[in-house]
Amino acid sequence: MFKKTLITLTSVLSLSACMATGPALKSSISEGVAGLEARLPYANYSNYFGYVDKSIKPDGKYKNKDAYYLYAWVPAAVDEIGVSMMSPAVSKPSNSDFVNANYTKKFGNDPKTYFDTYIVLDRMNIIDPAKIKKGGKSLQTLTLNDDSSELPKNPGGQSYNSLLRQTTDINNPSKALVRGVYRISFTSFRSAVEGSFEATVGTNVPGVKIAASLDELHKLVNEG
Ligand SMILES: [Ca+2]
Repeated sequence: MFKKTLITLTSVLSLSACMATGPALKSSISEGVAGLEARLPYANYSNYFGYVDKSIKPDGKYKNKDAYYLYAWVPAAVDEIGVSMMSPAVSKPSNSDFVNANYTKKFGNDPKTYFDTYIVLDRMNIIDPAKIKKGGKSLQTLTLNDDSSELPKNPGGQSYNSLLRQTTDINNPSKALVRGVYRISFTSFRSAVEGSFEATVGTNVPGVKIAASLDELHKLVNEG
């Protein structure tokens, strides 16, 4: 009897340990196992590695702060989009990850500089993959986040990294997460935007692509 209890406990522990691994960005859906509530991962993740310094020009302003953009192509309607950004970058880019040329050039010499991330998710009016490079505009801001305690702390021990989730609302056309281009703006309200970062997009569909410009995104989607 004691032995059986021990085996059950061990398997519960290994299951919860297993659920705690993988990307720190999890979905809004959680599941209870033996009284432990854990968020489930997204079915698909896409990662982007970047490095910001004076050679990278801001793309716009967010509340009077210099803002930089990432564009994500979502190839089908989704239930939910999750986005996280951590600075400095801590993972090693894999072959399927999107890597900015400035990251490749600078990160090796400076893996330590980081900033306090702040992210804003907008839906754009680009739904035709053949027209991505023609550009477009933001239709609306869906959601934003400054600091999330769900992510690893920064090297200063602060929970200043960012994580957001947006779920679809098919009854509200402005909140329906349709196929198309989504913009992730990032900035910082406590520091300069300087150093490396890794951004992750989680959804339930494969084939999400991320780039720092619409031209680049167009190539990834139509030629990549
Ligand atoms: Ca922050």
